[in-house]
Amino acid sequence: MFYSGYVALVGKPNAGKSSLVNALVGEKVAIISRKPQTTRDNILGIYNREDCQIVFVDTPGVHHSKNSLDKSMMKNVRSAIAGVDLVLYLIDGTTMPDEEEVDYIQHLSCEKMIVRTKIDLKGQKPFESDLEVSSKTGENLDLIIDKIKGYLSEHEKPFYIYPPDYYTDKSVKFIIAEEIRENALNNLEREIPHGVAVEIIRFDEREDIVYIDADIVCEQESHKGIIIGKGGSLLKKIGMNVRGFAENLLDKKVMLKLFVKVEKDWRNKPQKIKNLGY
Ligand SMILES: Nc1nc2c(ncn2[C@@H]2O[C@H](COP(=O)(O)OP(=O)(O)OP(=O)(O)O)[C@@H](O)[C@H]2O)c(=O)[nH]1
Ligand SMILES: [Mg+2]
Repeated sequence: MFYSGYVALVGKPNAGKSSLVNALVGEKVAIISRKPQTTRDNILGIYNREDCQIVFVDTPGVHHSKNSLDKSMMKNVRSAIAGVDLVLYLIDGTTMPDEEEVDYIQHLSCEKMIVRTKIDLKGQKPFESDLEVSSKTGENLDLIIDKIKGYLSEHEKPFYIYPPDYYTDKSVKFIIAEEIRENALNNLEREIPHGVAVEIIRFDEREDIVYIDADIVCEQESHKGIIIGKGGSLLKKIGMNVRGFAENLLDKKVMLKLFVKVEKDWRNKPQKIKNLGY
């Protein structure tokens, strides 16, 4: 028997959704950071095996909407939930779900499982779950796949939704833009990370080299200097990390140029940013 279908990962910011998708798929499809609200788009991570294809939908963390970017993120979550066979609702095992969250889960009118995440960490809190996992140690990842299969459609013959060599729906350009954003997030503090977006302004793939130019967009002139760093140090660091990542991904030499651009209040006009997946 062959099993296939869609499974959305939903939960508060920082619950560990993107980490779990990457761990299950075995590839880095989504960026991860300690800061809440890292993921902004629905990103597919496709798990392929001889007997199943599971399309995981990573979603932005559920939180209160303030600006247009937040609202479009929450729309992404709703649309993800609407079209799937199962929702995995993730809760960080070291936190307790609050009333609002319990209410949200109860009102999800779809097949769902509550997943306790980060079980490798000390200080686990006493709430009930259907499954417990650690993306860090890989504990129970096989068990999750087995449990999920019970919710998918069964086919006599292999039935692939995506070609079996695909592991995401996102383009290389998107993945590299996100990698730049992840490196920026992990090196910035306070409000700045939430106001960062990345635009790829040139992606020129030649036979043995790829030229990539990208803008790191921020909201204020004062943030620009911080992102560039003393003598360009932070921009250089981000550039080096991302170049290594991109060369690995593309299996070619990469020439990467990064610029920093100010776009005031872009979170209220996200359509101003190129290449964002919404
Ligand atoms: N120790 C440990 N840390 C984890 C685990 N899973 C995730 N983390 C950490 O938790 C933080 C948040 O992880 P993400 O995967 O980005 O969380 P998310 O739910 O996708 O967050 P948003 O995209 O902001 O909604 C990161 O610092 C991860 O390294 C785990 O199994 N064990
Ligand atoms: Mg995420």
